[in-house]
Amino acid sequence: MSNLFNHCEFLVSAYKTSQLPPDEGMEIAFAGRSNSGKSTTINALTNHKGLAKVSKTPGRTQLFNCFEFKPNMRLVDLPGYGYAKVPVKMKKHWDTEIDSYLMNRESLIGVVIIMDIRHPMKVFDEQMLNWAHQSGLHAHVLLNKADKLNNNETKKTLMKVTREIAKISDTATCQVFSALRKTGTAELSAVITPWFKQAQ
Ligand SMILES: Nc1nc2c(ncn2[C@@H]2O[C@H](COP(=O)(O)OP(=O)(O)O)[C@@H](O)[C@H]2O)c(=O)[nH]1
Ligand SMILES: [Mg+2]
Repeated sequence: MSNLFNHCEFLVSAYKTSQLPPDEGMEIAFAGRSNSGKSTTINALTNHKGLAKVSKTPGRTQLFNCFEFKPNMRLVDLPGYGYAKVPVKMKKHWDTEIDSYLMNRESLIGVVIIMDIRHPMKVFDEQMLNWAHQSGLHAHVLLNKADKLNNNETKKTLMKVTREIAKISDTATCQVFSALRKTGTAELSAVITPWFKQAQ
């Protein structure tokens, strides 16, 4: 299946926001807890296995990874939040850098928030939704790893999370996803493609 994101290339990995590409054009960020499947999702969306590194050891690949699919249009794989086993000092560094990115990045137009469908709407996920709403940014939630639940459980979770999201934002959207099986990539692409078109 072809979409806007099919010709995506790796741009840069940044340890600090100052190492990010120039703050021009448009970008969307993929946010979520460590191990929720951010990198696998970028690979599924771009149909490019191995583009974003999928971590075997959760919490290790803590960088802003930037990919470009059109001149000055980017996908940004954010460092994962909430991984308990990283040292406090490293956590502080990332809290500061992610905050600074979210607060200051002019080219950021929206966030895709990736949750493990078995553990949705953790504190930081809610904070991210609240923040996106207050900042007037697009937000779309992926309930990832849906291959781990049966249809009934999946539907129930989708309904529950959709209700919870509606309490926070009247524009944020939510869908079921499996980055592993690539189910839901067409829907994801259909939601985020207009974000880039509207912002132009
Ligand atoms: N079963 C299942 N596993 C997944 C899915 N998406 C990602 N994973 C696995 O979850 C782990 C973390 O994925 P990764 O993309 O590195 O997560 P990140 O830390 O959020 O970037 C890897 O072992 C992936 O293979 C999915 O849809 N289903
Ligand atoms: Mg990752």
